[in-house]
Amino acid sequence: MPLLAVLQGRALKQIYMRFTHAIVRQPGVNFADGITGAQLGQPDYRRALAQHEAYCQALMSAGLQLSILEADERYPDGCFVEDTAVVCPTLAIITRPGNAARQGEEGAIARALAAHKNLIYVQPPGLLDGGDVLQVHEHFFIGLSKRTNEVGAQQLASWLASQGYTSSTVPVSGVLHLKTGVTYLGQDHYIGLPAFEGLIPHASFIPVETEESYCANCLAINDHLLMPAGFPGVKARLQELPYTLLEVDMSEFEKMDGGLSCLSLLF
Ligand code: CIR
Repeated sequence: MPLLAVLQGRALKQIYMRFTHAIVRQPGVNFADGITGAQLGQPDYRRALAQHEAYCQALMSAGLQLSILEADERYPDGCFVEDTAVVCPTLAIITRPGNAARQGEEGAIARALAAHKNLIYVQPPGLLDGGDVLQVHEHFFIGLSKRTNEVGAQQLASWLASQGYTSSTVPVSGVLHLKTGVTYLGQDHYIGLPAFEGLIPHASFIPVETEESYCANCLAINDHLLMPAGFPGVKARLQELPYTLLEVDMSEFEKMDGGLSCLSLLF
């Protein structure tokens, strides 16, 4: 295909890919009962709620219209909505979360998405967490992790193929999800742990140091970029990029192994 056609296709895709909506879900009073491997202490519910509100404000200042779902105390990890769906332009794939304690969270998300998308459901024995799905334009990287198995990845791959997307799997170890380790920022920029450098050839990769590894998960929304507050090294690097950079305090979510992308579903 001529280069001009490729570039025009990519430009069209980028226009098409502009996000206008987000679904979020408030943390519940029993947020601290969720799953975590982080040894950062107990999260404070009031502080988590305030941080969640500030996160919602950041999404709105990036131009998104929000659907804010109420907490459901049956699911202490329910605010991490990213794991419950993979959203494409016309289709949403409702996941089957890889930790049994989280199965069921996807019901409320499916109801919220049904107003906007056709829905397809991951079927047993497939397991899939949205945090393992990294979209780079028309290609999806699917992490095989403790939460996402081969069957779940294959189901997702075939539905994505039906929508004209390509995909490939990536082994994930040492982090919870693929996107805990690497984020695509757009415009051929990535940020992530050194172990993920090379995932996408020819891209510009910002490696994060161990003490700032939480910043491997950022959130790109059109021309805005959300990063966790309190990481000056990464901030200095991201300020060089052509995005409106917003810092969001994520301390209480970090205690529960959640990052910026985990708290929303964008479409
Ligand atoms: C969990 O372990 O499932 C939650 N405590 C954190 C989920 C974070 N989600 C994500 O990285 N996509």
